[in-house]
Amino acid sequence: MKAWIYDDIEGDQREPHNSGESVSFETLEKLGLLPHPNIEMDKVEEIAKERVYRNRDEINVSREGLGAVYEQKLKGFFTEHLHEDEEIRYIKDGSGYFDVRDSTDARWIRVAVEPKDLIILPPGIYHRFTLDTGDYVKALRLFKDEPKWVPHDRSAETDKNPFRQEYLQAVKA
Ligand code: KMT
Ligand code: NI
Repeated sequence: MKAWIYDDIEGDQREPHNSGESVSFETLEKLGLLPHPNIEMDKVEEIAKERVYRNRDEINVSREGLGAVYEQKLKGFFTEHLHEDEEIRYIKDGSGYFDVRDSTDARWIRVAVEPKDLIILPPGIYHRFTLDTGDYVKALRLFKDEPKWVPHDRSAETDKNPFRQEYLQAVKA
């Protein structure tokens, strides 16, 4: 797992878009992310138990894995959104990028994930996901309750969402 400021230059979203400015884990933690780079499955189970993640499934994000909904899904993943639950992903194979808004809301932080990385995004954080040029990731998705986790695409409405408001309060503190 590595993170950097996204360069915001037009072009293929799957390219690294690395501005050259790296971002520390400490900064990620201040944004409410719980990055767990390079951990084994037994540690994932420990965290799942501690944090009471009751449900899980596996997603294969690739042309083969998603079939007819591939284009549509990838477009959805890369549309800036938030959730009212945590987004928890343990990378089993392949790689990709989670982009999260920095504290100024002006820039994207790109978090590169690879096998054995666990990433937990807090409710209310604006984010998006893209495959990298490898075009493949297999991830374990963990859920607190039902896998009902809905993306709310960013709008004036989501800016007022209580989970968004709560998130902003928490990171300010
Ligand atoms: C999501 O919600 O953005 C995803 O599940 C993307 C693939 S998991 C690395
Ligand atoms: Ni999401």
